[in-house]
Amino acid sequence: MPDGSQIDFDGLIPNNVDLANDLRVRKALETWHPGYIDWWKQMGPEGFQENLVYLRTAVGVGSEGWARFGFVKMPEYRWGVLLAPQVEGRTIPFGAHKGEPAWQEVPGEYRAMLRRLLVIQGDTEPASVEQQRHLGATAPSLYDMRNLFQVNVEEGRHLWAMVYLLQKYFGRDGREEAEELLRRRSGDQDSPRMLGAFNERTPDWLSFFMFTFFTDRDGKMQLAALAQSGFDPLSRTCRFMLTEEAHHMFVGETGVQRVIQRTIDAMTAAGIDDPYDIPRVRALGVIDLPTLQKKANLHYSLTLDLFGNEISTNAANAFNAGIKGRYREDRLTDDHQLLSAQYPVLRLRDGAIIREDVPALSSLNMRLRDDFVDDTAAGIARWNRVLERTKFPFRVTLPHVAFNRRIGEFAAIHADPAGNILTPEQWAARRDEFLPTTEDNLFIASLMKPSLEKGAYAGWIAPPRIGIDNMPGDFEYVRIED
Ligand code: BYC
Ligand code: FE
Ligand code: FE
Repeated sequence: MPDGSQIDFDGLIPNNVDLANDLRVRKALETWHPGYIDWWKQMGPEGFQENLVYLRTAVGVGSEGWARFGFVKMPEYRWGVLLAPQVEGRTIPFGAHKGEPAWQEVPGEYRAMLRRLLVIQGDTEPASVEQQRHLGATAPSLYDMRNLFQVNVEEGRHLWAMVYLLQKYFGRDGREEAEELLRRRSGDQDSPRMLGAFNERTPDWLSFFMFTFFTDRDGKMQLAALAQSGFDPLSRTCRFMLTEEAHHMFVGETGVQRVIQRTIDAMTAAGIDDPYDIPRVRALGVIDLPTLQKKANLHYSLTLDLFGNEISTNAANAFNAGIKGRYREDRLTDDHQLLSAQYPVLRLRDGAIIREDVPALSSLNMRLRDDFVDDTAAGIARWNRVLERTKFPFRVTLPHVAFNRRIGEFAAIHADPAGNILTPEQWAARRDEFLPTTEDNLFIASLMKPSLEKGAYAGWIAPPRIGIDNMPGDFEYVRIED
């Protein structure tokens, strides 16, 4: 089935890449499989591994009807290898090879570059599962617990996606990298995950929602850029991954929105007009909006770091090579080669933040980051619509890109969320206005009590408007008692 429209569920590994007739890769994946299951049991969701969870599983890769919902135990989830269907006659959309037929094999000269990108992409997927592994124990509802586990199994499948590409196209090197992906651990001193944000903690459910809102959106942007790749198997893989990513951002966006809703409902009922009256708001057992803003500041700035440096020859090389494109490259109308184009980038010059035109090729990380910022701002506007319907003057805002950075030029300075440069002393004095404090985190932690009755929700979050798969409000998304 070379067109890949059918999924073969007969073997150990569901797939639409004809593994049944690809003995070498099938053997490599089947050899890797037990290690993956061990990793899942050790580092995947803590507890609930024997419970039945109402999960969606892909049953097709076309645009319609690819998901089927049903109860499964997580370790028995049918992870597999799924690529979007091959597009007949596809050509390389950008870079030096623009217009040539898309590659079905790895071009030798780009082997190292491609391998590095696959490994970095693959590393983030299990990392996020590790970061979220303790959250099941404090789920605010069965609905939310199910969403967490859905995200977790799909990030697991995203790891499978990268491992397939490594094993199929990189032989022995690929098999070694696939083992390493199971060996590194988020936050580990000696063998951490590769990118900064994936070694941070996700200690509570508000962090989880912020992570899926901001950081999974980096996933969306990076996958969209890789979906343009001239290396066709990568493009097809990412196109299918993107269909799953949408749900992760839905979980984050609606999660935070429900937190905002619950807070303003509680304030309204208690007759509190001032969103900054933090002690009175917290006494209601809900998360005050200024603390929610601080959490957003943190996760946004951590996620901006994932776009890399302002000026990057890695990014220029990957574009020239036809390996990693721009967001929606296929809808852009320039020459798709950018040899003489310029792009405006915010930079640090003599201690000041200025906008400067630089060669478009070397600023591709910033271009993708700008697309991310726009996409994020649209989501924030939807949160604010909830607030606009009330009398409260509070609005969630995005901090300046220079705020709280570890990667890139602004790592060298301190800035407030408005983008004013601060001295180290000013930063130390004011940091707690901008970022969650220990006390804020302890308060949020104090709310994290499980709510596992059918149809019940913890007091700090509003119920969702509609259930998953249109299920009724009291649906038992995770079977707690059998
Ligand atoms: N932390 O030339 P530069 C997702 C390194 S999320 C640590 O600017 P480049 C998901 C960089 O590696 C999407 N190190 O780098 C979300 C380089 O080191 P080397 C993940 C960093 O390559 C939620 C050096 O600094 N996918 O899917 O232009 C849940 C120079 O930097 C960081 C991808 O990222 C950092 N933050 O850009 C689950 C796509 N940033 O190699 C999943 C693949 C930079 O010189 N990756 N460095 O030693 C890429 O496209 C690029 O590697 C990056 C970096 C955009 C990450
Ligand atoms: Fe992912
Ligand atoms: Fe994701």
